[in-house]
Amino acid sequence: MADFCVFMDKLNQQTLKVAIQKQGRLSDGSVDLLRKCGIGFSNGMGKLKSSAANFPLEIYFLRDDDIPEYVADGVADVGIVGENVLAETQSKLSVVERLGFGKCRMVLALPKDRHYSSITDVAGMRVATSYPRILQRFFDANGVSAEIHAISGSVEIAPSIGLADAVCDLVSSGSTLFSNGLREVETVMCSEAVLVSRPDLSPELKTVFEKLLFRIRSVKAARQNKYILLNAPIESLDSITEILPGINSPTITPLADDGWISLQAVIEEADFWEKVDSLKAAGAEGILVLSIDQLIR
Ligand code: PRT
Ligand code: ZN
Repeated sequence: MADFCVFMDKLNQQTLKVAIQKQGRLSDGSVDLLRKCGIGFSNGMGKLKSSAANFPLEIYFLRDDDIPEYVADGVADVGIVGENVLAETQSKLSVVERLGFGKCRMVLALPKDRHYSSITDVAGMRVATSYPRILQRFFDANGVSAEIHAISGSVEIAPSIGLADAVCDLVSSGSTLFSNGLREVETVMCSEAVLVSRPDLSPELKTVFEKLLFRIRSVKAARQNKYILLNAPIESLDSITEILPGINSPTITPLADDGWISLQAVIEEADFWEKVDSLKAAGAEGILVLSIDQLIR
């Protein structure tokens, strides 16, 4: 009977279709996020679609530029895509969650020996980019009139081959601009991978999506925190608990050594090193730091 109920539950549960980038800078991060959510699936080469073994999810592997449209059209229910792609495709989809990977900036860059003092210097220039709409909006917002050349790739070589005076492209480390003799002069937008959803999910699919979102938020929270264990003399307890408020107050256990205690807490990664320095100064020893897989609040 129990088996029959599990079978009926599964039958009633609808499958949520998620679109992720097939191959590129967001694909590893997207696959890793879903796996960390405990979702098992295969993503072998050439696969266009995969069904999760243990969650009502079907994963579609697509080109990043197509994801907003597939989600808007209802081919997929939700998607993981760069904010830059959403902005360029002028998608009306709303961002449900920022995912913290695929971070980059879209910048305006000039040959490094070209004079630049303000955005008005770009007036009349030819600017090569794969993001003409975002760039046009940026120029409009700044009251600049320039000639935009839309090209689909290798934007960074456009000035050296005489195709453009400037470029507008994504950067992460900045090494591509540097090795092409370009210098960043303005930030046009900041971007990261985001989770988008179509607005009209059925109540059944909404329930599945909320389960997925809960897991994603737990993985994100885990990434932003560390688990810390340390030993300290009992006299340091007050100063150490002040440094270690964590999510809850720290767990404190006595050690076999008289006068010593062990403390455990979850701390935020952002100010992690400052905290470690303060803990050492307060007498902490044998500090052990562990990554967290999921943090359920
Ligand atoms: O085939 P498909 O259309 O799916 O992929 P794609 O080639 O269009 O996109 P892809 O994989 O290059 O990028 C996917 C998404 O990753 C982008 O839309 C951004 O949201 C994000 N992302 C993050 C980046 C970068 N960082 C990035 N550095 N996308 C591109 N770049 C490129 C940039 O265009 C430049 O050529 O990397 C180069 C510069 O890198 P640095 O490290 O030298 O500054
Ligand atoms: Zn693309």
